[in-house]
Amino acid sequence: MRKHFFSGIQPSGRLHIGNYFGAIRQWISLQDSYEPVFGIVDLHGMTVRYDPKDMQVRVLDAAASYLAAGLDPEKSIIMLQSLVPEHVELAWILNCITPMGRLSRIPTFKEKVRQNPDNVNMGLFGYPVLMAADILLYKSEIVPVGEDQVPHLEFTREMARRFNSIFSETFQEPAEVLSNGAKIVGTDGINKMSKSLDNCIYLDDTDKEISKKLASAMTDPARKRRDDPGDPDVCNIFSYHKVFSTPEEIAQCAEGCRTAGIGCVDCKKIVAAHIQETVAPIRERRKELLARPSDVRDLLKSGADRARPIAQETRNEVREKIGTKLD
Ligand code: AQP
Repeated sequence: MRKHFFSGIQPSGRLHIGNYFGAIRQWISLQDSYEPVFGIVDLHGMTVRYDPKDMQVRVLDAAASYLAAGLDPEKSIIMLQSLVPEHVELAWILNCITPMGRLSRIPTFKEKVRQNPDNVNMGLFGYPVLMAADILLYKSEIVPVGEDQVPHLEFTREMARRFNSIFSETFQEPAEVLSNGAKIVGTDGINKMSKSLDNCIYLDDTDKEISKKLASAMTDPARKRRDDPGDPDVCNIFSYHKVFSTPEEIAQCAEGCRTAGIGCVDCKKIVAAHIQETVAPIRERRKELLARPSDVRDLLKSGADRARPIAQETRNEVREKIGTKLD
């Protein structure tokens, strides 16, 4: 029997190439050796203000993007997190053994407080606890994620150890699996590409939109004119080359940048063509899937039906360990 692991993306906006290269691409490659559970983690998506009408649209959008990118519902369980309430129960149990001081030191919390100063809520504070519950509920031994999630995985391992030491051996400590695109910087050249910052190349962007976004994206700020040599190591576009281009192109662009042999415009065109090649088939499949929204909804419901018994088995074991199971 294939083992399970859990990973997910919050429906906080349209999915982007950071989500694809940081998470989804690895998910696809793990579908044969595991029976993974891929959640659209709407409970996490509630930690910032949102319009309920948008939530419906984003959930469908994320599910269509998962499928269009290559996740196979025969091999993987694709589900909506809130349809499996065991996530919330385990999160509450973990809340009760989580030191508040430890949570307040998690860097992503500080970042979210900076972004949402008017809505610093309990859900945002407890976001890593819910994420730990998602992962531990399926007894995940690995979790493929982008680099930004590493502190959450470290916290999850701590929670597994803490639970085991208080209530006896129950959970193993999951390891993060990072990809070559583990941190894609946004088109602003400063921040991580993030749905909420709108610095993204989205999985449904047209070729024209991709070219336009790259044309105005930051490069080496010290390279003011075409004839100035540049430093690829401080150039955001070069960081895209490292993920999208061939080894020969990467070497040529690095050399060309340092010697002013290639201008930023041409360098951007090379990377734009690669991103367009990746995004175009996903965009087209997404469109076809979104034309059949009830099929996509049904798939999420049946995914939740498959996930629930797995989650319930762990939940029953946990209830027994913590003394709430009635005989
Ligand atoms: N820029 C990125 N580079 C590499 N990986 C990334 N991931 C997200 N952005 C990048 C990975 O995608 C998975 C799902 O992330 P998420 O949407 O649940 O949460 P997030 O990391 O907070 O993503 P965003 O886009 O930044 O969302 P908002 O703006 O709503 O907070 C994770 O594995 C993540 O590492």
